[in-house]
Amino acid sequence: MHIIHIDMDAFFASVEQRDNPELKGRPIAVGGRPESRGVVATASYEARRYGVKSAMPMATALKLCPGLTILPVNHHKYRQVSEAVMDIFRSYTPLIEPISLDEAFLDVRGSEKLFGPAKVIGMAIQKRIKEELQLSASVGIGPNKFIAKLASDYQKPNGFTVIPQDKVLQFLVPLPVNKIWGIGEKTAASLNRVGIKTIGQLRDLPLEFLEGKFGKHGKILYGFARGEDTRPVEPEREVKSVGKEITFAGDIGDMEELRHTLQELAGKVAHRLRQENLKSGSVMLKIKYPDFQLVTRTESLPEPTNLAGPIYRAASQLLAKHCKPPVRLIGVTCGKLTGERQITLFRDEQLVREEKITSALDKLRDRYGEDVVKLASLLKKDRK
Ligand code: TTP
Ligand code: MG
Repeated sequence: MHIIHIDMDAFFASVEQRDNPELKGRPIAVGGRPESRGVVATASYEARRYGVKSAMPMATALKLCPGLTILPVNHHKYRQVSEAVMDIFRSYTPLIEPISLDEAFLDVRGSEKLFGPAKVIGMAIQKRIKEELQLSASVGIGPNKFIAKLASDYQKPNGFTVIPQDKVLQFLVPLPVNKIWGIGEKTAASLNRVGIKTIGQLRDLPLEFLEGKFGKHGKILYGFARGEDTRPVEPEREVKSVGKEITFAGDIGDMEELRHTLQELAGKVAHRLRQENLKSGSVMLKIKYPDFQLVTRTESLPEPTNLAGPIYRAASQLLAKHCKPPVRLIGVTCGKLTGERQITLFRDEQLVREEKITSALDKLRDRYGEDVVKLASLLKKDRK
């Protein structure tokens, strides 16, 4: 019983309510504007009572809850708050696996001598989040990740649920199968059709049946139904490469369109590198042809970079040299990663300029979200 899962309650919305007391106790949603077909990123618990949910069109949310206050997504702020939350975790254990900005697993096996049992650590963390950050979190504690995550979800918001090993089966039996990590709506529906609604019922199915139905996931499900999960808490893995790819709805033969796609992919990869404070020394172009043949070609970069320009230029050279359209999939992966603070003696003037522009654009992204910034050339393309 030494895995803790912590998930902040209505994260983006709670941060906004904290910073604007007029919004406390009121239905609010953070997300895009209804008139520009925005969606709800998250809603305060007051708004959830009206049926407002994540990923719902904001226009629908407004219909369900006419008194809804709509706020834009302030990524920069949430990232800072997230860092503060993670810092609290770090004062109890180095074994932290962040799942998203507002959620992480902690393995406190080695910390119990110092701070007391997992339960005491979980309570201390919840209290500090409340006192130091004026936010509420739900805490789940169990013998493994699967159980800890179900536990934190069990009594949201401000929940605190401990499931010791000998209570695991009792806890699982009544839960609906869709609570299982990896079971989406479709799988849940197909299980429901054969009369399997709860994890208890799932446990009655033989391993062979699950393997026949779900392939290699069958065995994992079989274990989950018994409360077994051997996945370790993996502290932030070292990033070895950063890549993005896209599979087209139909095969693409037009080089211009491929270049356009590469430019977008390079932009996303570069942004990701900057978020991770990394630079890349090589660019790999990946192409899948309509017959599924996979081709990759790699090129070294003259100096490590995290800018879209040089990454795009290298990728499009590879494209011109090696690609024979039509293609089914195209991707860009940056490798040979190094930390940001690498000193380069000879700077290319163009790169220096691009760096300045990029850092200005990143500030906009932080403030308004990923999609607000597109290179002018992409915008022109979109309008065509
Ligand atoms: P969640 O933890 O799923 O949701 P939440 O913290 O808002 O609410 P809960 O109390 O149920 O945990 O996601 C964390 C944040 O991630 C959420 O505040 C907003 C963001 N998010 C999106 O931007 N889009 C989404 O579709 C979801 C689910 C979350
Ligand atoms: Mg949350």
